[in-house]
Amino acid sequence: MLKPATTDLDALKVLDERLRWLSAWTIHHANHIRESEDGLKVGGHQASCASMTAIMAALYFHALRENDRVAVKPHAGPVLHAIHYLIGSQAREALENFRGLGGAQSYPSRTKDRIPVDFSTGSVGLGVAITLFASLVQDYLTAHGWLDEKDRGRFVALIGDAELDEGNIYEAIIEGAKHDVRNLWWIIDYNRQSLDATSADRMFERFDEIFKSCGWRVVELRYGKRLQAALDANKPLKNWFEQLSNAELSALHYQGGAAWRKRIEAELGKKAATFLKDYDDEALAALFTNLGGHCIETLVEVFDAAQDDVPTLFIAWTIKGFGLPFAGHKDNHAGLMNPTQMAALRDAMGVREGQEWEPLEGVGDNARTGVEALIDRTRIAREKRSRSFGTTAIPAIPAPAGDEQSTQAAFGRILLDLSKAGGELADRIVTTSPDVTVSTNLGAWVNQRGLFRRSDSPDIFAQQKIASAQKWGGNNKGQHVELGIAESNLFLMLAAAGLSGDLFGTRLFPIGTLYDPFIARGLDALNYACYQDARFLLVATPSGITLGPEGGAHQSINPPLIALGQPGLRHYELAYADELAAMMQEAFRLIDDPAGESTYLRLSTRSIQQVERSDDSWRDGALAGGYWLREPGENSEAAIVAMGAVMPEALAAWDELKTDVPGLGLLSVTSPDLLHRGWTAAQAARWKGQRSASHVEQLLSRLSPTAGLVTLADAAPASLSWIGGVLGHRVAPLGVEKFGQAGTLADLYAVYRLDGDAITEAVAEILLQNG
Ligand SMILES: Cc1ncc(C[n+]2csc(CCOP(=O)(O)OP(=O)(O)O)c2C)c(N)n1
Ligand SMILES: [Mg+2]
Repeated sequence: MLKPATTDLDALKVLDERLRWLSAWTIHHANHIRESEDGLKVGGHQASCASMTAIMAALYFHALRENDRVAVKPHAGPVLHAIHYLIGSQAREALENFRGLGGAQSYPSRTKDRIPVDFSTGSVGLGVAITLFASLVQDYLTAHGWLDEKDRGRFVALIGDAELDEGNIYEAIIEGAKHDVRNLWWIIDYNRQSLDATSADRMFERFDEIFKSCGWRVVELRYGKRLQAALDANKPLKNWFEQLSNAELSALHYQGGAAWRKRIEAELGKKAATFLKDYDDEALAALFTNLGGHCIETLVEVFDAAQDDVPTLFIAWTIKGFGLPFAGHKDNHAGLMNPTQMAALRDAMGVREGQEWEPLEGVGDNARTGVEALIDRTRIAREKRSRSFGTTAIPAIPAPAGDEQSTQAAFGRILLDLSKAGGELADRIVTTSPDVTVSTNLGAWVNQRGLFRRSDSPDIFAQQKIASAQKWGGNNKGQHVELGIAESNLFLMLAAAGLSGDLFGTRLFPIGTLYDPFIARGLDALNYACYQDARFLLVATPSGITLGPEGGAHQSINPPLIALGQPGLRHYELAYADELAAMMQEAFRLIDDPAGESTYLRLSTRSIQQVERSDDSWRDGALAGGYWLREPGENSEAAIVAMGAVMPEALAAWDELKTDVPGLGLLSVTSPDLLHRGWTAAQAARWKGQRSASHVEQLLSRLSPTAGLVTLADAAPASLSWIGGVLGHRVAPLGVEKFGQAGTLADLYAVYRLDGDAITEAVAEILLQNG
């Protein structure tokens, strides 16, 4: 165990003040000094920053070790930038351009900020929970021999107290308890205010019980040293203070010393008379704001005391807007100091006018050496790491054999074959699933590669010789992380594992499986993973009304539309096993490519006749988003445009209509997402004077300009109907627009109009319109 460094406490106090000043000034500058071109309020959160400058000073300039990683509460972003400004890794121009294009981001961003941001934050609760999954990934890497003991660290989340209302935090700590998670510090900025108001009192007494029952140590930092001593010396005063509600406390902090005196005189009378004599109003206000989260001595003490790996929740009492004129006011969340208030703060902090950006402005000669020493020490520990890519060879992935297959079964076969063949890619794959491992066809892979557990967990059924197709023994070499049914956790796990190259310098190839409709349950966490450029393969299976007897509660309709609007995630929806093999190979390549992205495969349990291929010419088109499965005739007047599991219906209809409709083509779309992106990118390029035609434009240019398209998808029809807009073709869109229900495929395809009759009628309609 490393001994905590001894730190100059006075220097830390100076740094606390510097952070409070610089964060407030950065926001002030953006709102009141920088020219406003559009009249929009720029915004920023001076109160949320002031609330935790002492916590962040003690953390960054004292407690953090080189390998520790931090998720900073979104609204304290300017404090993080101020820290990096002090240590020299943030530029003044970026701060001057806070919330402007190319400037310091409003909320810490891994990909857009120039400073090292360990975890992006913004959607409250998610930044907290990802630290837990990152810690699990760290244990996974160490167990597999990819991360030395000396390179391990702690995962710290700086949390707003209102964030604790987000349910995903509790889903995460329950999962963490199952995996015996460790090396976590979660520090709550307990300022007892949310965005709207002061927070509810009653719940807070419960949080420590919740965390303790999940194996956490809870450390409360209620009082600073001075306030603790004063209250210990006067029991009635202490009892009085402790029964104040959050709202009352905040109001008193806002009103200041005279209000404290009046209340104490009125409610404690003689019992506090001697106490009150020792303080003037200003000193009284200062005393009562000496809460644990603002007291450097207290913070250093508790951080130093927590040197083991037990997950620890620190509840640090603070005041929102500490040291600012609106401290404690319930409406201060987005409050901004006006220029007069800012000037008063500047004078109070000893900052000369015109020197507002000077990093150590106002720091006296006596303190300067100590402050500079702390800054130097911190600089070394907070360097930005380069991202690591392109280290793993991706082998060619052959298609599983078989005339009839479902894409879901083929997925399981491909993973099994990869596992049997062995090699670096197979060893670096980590699979994870929220209690649908077996039903999404990961079973054979898990049988081969085992469950990941830090300590051995025997498969009791196997030991008792009870027949089962699933071997569920776990050990620290296992490669499947089994999660409980919480899709948000799945995406946070994929986010953390998908950042392993960035966080730990060693890449994993994470594959997550779930049921397609339940993507929606974890959607914000999925978006969060993509926002941070985490790399993974998401396999959603089964999907659509093709799920037949499972019924409407399990049949998905809109995920292709979700994918169409989700940056950083490539959607492939395919019909055949050979396409799947090509797309998995591509997905692995994209994980390890600096310019890559994550991939979402929408698979089906429907077993279908595979197509005969005469060559590989389909492959490039399939990877680019679509190819002619049946070539159109020259200047054809009609085409069927189909996607995924309904391809047999499309092929059958094509067969039936090809004589009556000469030149009829069948376009297999494998990624509406890629086609759409290519279309808009080509348009943008043309406006820049580059000659460019996108894949979808090239495909459709084979048709007559007056041709009609029948689009067909086991999904919302808008997933494909937009294609008519590319070259101005008329469209008859077929797809699912109402909730599904149980039934045979034939029944459902007839009711929802995905069958041959529907396609024939639609083709007839577009041809009639032409006539
Ligand atoms: C998921 C999500 N919902 C809503 C918001 C808007 N929002 C931003 S901060 C906040 C609450 C702030 O309170 P707290 O977490 O206590 O932070 P602090 O008091 O330190 O500012 C809310 C509701 C958000 N950022 N994310
Ligand atoms: Mg708060």
